[in-house]
Amino acid sequence: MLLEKIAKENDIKKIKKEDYKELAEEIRRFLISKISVTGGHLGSNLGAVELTMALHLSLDLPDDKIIWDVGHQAYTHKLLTGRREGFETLRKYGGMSGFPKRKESDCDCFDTGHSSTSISAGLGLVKARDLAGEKRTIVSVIGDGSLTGGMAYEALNNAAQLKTNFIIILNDNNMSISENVGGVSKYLNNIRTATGYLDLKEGVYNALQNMPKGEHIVKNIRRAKSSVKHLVIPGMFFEDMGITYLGPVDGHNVEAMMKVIREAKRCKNAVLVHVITQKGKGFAPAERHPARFHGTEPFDIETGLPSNPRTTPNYTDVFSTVMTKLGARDEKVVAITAAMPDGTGLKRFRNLYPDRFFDVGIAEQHAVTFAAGLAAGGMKPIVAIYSSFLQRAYDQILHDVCIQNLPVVFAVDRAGLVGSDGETHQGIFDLSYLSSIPNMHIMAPKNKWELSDMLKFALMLGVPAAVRYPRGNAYDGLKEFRRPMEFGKSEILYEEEDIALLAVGSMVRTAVTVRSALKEMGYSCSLVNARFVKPIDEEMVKKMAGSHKLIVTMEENVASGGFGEKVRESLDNLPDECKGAKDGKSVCRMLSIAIPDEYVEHGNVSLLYQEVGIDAETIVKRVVTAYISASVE
Ligand SMILES: Cc1ncc(C[n+]2csc(CCOP(=O)(O)OP(=O)(O)O)c2C)c(N)n1
Repeated sequence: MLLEKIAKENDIKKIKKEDYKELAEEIRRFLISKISVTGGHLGSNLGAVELTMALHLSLDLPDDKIIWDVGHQAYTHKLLTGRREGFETLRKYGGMSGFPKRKESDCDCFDTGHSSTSISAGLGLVKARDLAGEKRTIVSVIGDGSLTGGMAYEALNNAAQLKTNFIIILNDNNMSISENVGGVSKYLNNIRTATGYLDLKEGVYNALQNMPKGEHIVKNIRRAKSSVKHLVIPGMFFEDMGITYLGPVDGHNVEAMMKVIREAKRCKNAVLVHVITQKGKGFAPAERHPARFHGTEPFDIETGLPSNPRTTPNYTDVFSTVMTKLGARDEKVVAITAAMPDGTGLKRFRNLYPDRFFDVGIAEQHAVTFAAGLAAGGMKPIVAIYSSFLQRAYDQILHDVCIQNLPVVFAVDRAGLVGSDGETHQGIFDLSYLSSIPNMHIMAPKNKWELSDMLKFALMLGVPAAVRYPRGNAYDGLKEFRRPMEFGKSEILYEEEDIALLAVGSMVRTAVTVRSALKEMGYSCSLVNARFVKPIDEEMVKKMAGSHKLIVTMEENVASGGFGEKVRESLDNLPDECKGAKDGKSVCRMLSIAIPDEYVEHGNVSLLYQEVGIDAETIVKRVVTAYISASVE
């Protein structure tokens, strides 16, 4: 096996040219067999095998640096840098991350996870190199989907001034997670279809065939480009900015790419190498269904079908159904996604109401301000964005939506711990960052019916409102409690004495288990579904404080700025006489169950709950301890 000869970085250079094809095939077989068991980002990785090989053959790691945009396509890079064993534990708790991690290897020079950051980070590394008088090569690898993100253009604008070498590889597979969208995608498509591949061996383009010998190919390409500007030679968008464009080159031809990279290394400015790849290459089901195999659960290699097909609907499915109903009911309802029509469940809305559906590309900031514009124009926009990606649009939510109090509804999916994607993707900050913004209203449903009710309610409110819901199966318990929504009001599910559990969204389900355990231990225990995190239900807090010894807040969000802090503030504002338990002796205490002030790594969600101390068992122990100390005081 050729792969066995590669135990660490640069070992790939021992492989003979004639074996490159075989090595690529081995890598593909390896990735398919491992990811079929662990799940992970298959399609993007299969597409980037030869590109990664060419980079590793052309560079000297870890001295030279590769920054992988998003980082989901870096599996071959991991494989070629001594992490073959890590694939047994890919994305598992304590195991190898699915993204580049500086703490994992010297060959990972920059952590990624969110898109469109690689050119900025690469440019920073270039400047640091130049200031230190060093000589290394810095390469940022960005996909055509990630090139729809605004940050990439801010970085290109900045990189255009560069007078030293910086290589940007555009890995163009014509796909984001779903079909890529927009003008840039169209521009790249035109290049792809209008020209043959750059093949330096054959003499680049016809226009270059008779160039005088001895001159650099790049110089010749540039001369040819200015003579036939904008007509046949591609890449003028980049060239006109001052960034040398090389390509397009076949991203499955290792040697062709090595030649172009060699030329790119000679440039004394920023150079963009346009590489054409096929997502899912070499695995028929992934070639046929690139969106499904972008990120996949474990699957059967023979059929490509999921090993454990999902049988119960998740919250995204519920959202998807509600959206089709809202769309039918009101023609002013419009839906916006930032490159995630599948992940957010908006595909059905798109199919039914294509004119009222907008996929804006990986552009969360634009998505939010665009929604604000739609709202200012009289529409009723619903923006569906994952909690961690919405972090990007903080200022747009504040500056463009909330200051003007515009009726934009945010469907904040993947709120809470998401699991195997790890630190960059955990949705554990939204309650904090959203609730710091005046005019924002925040709700979280206890179960699937309440998600539906809250979305309708949010739309009806006519103000900025967010409904946050987690990844995974939609809870279908507590169906006997389906009371109408009331503005700023929580819902008391069980009312007793001693301990009051005040739970937000996903934590209501955990609170049901915690309550049963506490009751078995002889405690009497109330349970409140908070429903609103902003505004919080101050009257309910007052009521609970007046009749319980201990209030326990429970949320799947960081403690800082979260629900617990708000309840504590509300309690602090109450006069002492309102905080007495029924025995008239003790003052009500509070315990906050939330995620501590740290990043939560990848792994199975139930393990992560234990790790951060928000699983039912840990909560029961903490509640009992807090109750005992409250009683002793
Ligand atoms: C800010 C942000 N929004 C959304 C995502 C989700 N996401 C991960 S990969 C991806 C598509 C990237 O497409 P491309 O750069 O072309 O890479 P490919 O997967 O096609 O290789 C998206 C939308 C993200 N990682 N970051």
